[in-house]
Amino acid sequence: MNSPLRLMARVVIFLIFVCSKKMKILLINPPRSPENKILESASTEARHFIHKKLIGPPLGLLTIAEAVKDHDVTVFDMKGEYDLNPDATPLEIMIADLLKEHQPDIVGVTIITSELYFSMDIFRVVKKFNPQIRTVAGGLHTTLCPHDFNDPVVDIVCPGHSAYIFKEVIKALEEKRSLESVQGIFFNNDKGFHFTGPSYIVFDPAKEHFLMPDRQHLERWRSTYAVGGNPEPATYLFSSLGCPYSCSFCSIWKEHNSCYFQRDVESLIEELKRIDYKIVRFADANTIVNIKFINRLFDRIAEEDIHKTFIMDIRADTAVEHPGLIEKLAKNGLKVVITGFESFRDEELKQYNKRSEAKLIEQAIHIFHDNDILLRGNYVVPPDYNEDDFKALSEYANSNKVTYAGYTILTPMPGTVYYEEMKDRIIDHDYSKYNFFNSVMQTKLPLEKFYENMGNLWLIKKGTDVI
Ligand code: B12
Repeated sequence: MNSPLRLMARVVIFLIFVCSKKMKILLINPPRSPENKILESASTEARHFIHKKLIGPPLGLLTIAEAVKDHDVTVFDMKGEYDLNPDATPLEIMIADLLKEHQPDIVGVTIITSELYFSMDIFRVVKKFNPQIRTVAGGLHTTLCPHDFNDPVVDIVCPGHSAYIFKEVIKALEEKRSLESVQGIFFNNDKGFHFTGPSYIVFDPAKEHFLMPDRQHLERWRSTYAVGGNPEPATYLFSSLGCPYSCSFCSIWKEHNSCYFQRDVESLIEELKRIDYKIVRFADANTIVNIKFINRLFDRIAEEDIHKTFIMDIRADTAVEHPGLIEKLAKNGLKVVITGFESFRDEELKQYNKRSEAKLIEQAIHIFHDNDILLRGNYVVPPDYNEDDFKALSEYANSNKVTYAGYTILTPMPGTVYYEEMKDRIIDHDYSKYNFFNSVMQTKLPLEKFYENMGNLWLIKKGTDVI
């Protein structure tokens, strides 16, 4: 063989070797739980305003996909798929078709509490299709309750911000090494379901170990990521992970062991420049925590001539303390704010460890509205509300109307402080109902009355749109 031919043959052999090493990874965002008792029980008028579906791209899966991008990765958003076509095939068929098409070596699913059962259904279909495919569970619920995944259809559980650990898992599988060598995971083998021990590497998923999401993976569902009657789709990004507060009902600070991770301003600017979406929702627990950071970020947004519409979660007390900052943000694109009012009563705020005061709600509403910000205020209703409590909340919400308002049911999410406080009073352990739209505890009012009151609350708001 002459030398160019020999060289070409070597290249081909090398390429075959490299390609054959690649693992086929399928990452799935499961469907939403359909359980929504508030919606089911509401009047036709109220139904229009109640959340039927929350829309948003799966940012966690994009991060995971980025960590293993040298492999053959497919991200599949089932929420997006059912939004594109509500009559699409049922879960079992949709997953079986996906498996036939992609023939993956590994299937990973991102899981929040209310989507646990659909996720397990996905794993069951995978194992039935081919027991050799490795199934990996990740996401918030795996972090809070890893033992819920002690099931033969789940091979590996990767709790926490585990992109790099997932990468290690893939490497171990590729090299046919024992998973015992990967720290920070739970896995099922002949010894049963067990933990490999804490990872020795300290990860900072917002700085040193931040992975820039590649939104191209979600192009198929782009049109479905539209909110509030606006045809423009929105994307999510995070400027921080975790939360410095510790509300008793919230999963976020528990998920992060009370740690708070902040991105670099320049990394955010780079991401914003790359994003070809006009609407950007910050996926932070609270976007304004570090005042200096936010000021700097918005100075840089102005300097770089970045023109986007921003959506953020901002606390009422933060707005009252920093009205000038809210004005500055509004001038530079902040258009929608989501605020957890939670309660109009100080004693309830105290019980929830909200570390804010009820009187600040009214002041915050004025600050946001004065800056033409569309405010979504969310109240949580405890199951022991009686008619007088509902009446008092209605009166308060009516005299403090916001553009969009949300009224959900205080729910003991597994892994939270509130769950520990309430666990003996829980009467419904069906996790598909753990999405704040169903009461899983005994209500003081007869159920029908409770839900009737809940539905009526959703009529109290200024705007006519839904977000
Ligand atoms: C974006 C978001 C959504 C999006 C998209 C979620 C999705 N997967 O499709 C949308 C808008 C659809 C959504 C919907 C809901 N959400 Co939501 N959402 C969020 C939010 C704001 C940010 C999540 C996020 O992107 N974080 C950043 C990414 C990078 O982190 P991550 O997703 O955790 O992923 C990391 C790890 O978990 C892990 N990981 C994740 N997946 C996987 C998979 C594998 C294989 C591996 C290895 C690792 C891994 O690695 C990732 C990278 O580090 C959080 C609040 C918050 N600030 O955290 C609430 C939150 C997750 N949502 C929550 C809830 C309750 C809901 C709803 C049920 C109802 C509601 N009232 O909001 C609905 C569900 C559906 C419905 N009925 O419509 C709760 C979950 C509570 C719980 N214990 O389950 C949270 C924590 C809000 C809260 N304060 O309570 N949500």
